[in-house]
Amino acid sequence: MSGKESTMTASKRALSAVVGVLLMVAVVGVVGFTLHSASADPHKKLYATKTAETIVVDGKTYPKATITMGVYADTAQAKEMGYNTINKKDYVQYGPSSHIVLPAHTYVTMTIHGYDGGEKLNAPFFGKVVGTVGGTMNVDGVDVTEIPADQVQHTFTIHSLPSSNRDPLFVNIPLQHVDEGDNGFLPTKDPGTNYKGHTMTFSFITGGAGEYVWNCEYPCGDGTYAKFGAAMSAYGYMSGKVSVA
Ligand SMILES: [Cu+2]
Repeated sequence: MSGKESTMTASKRALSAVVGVLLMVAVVGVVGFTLHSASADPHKKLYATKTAETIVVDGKTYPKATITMGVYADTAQAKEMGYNTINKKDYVQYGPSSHIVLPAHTYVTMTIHGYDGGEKLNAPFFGKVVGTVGGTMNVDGVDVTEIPADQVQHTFTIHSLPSSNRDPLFVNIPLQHVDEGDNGFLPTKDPGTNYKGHTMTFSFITGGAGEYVWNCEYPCGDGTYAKFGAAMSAYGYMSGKVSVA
């Protein structure tokens, strides 16, 4: 081996080591980016609107805030109701965001316009209204404490993640389904949805700041995993985040 050849070999070795390190950096970067994208919010956050009013509940005064969401049978129905979803799959879905942000220590009044039909809850517990002020919700102008298990379209259920340093927050809202005839959904009596759905309104009080989640407890996915597939196991359709800030 001549002196010149061994120098070339050494520089080649150095080059391949550099290329190897760069490749590893690239692989780590791609993996990191993939994991980050997988857990990233699919939608822009939806912030509750604080109002100038206050309300007294059990002797304590709370500021008030409101937030409105909709739940749709599919992409076409969402569009018809004025919500252009960015979700790629044509599943049942909540909108306009799967990540809601609520102010802390506030009386939050939430309105959900529900446009979907339904079958039957497999857990009757989720037909009950839980965690609201007064234990009720309002459906098209009428206060109720539950929805029969065979009249639910979806549920909006806020719950906590395992943690010891977060105020408890659990809210369960069953949504009244839209009746179906031979040619699809039948008109309702609710002007709030242009007679295409039902309007559910309810209020609850947030605690301190913390991260929570919400999901639908009605198994509205496809046949995989006993209707817990598809929309139920894809992030951003029937599940999302609740930030109390
Ligand atoms: Cu659902």
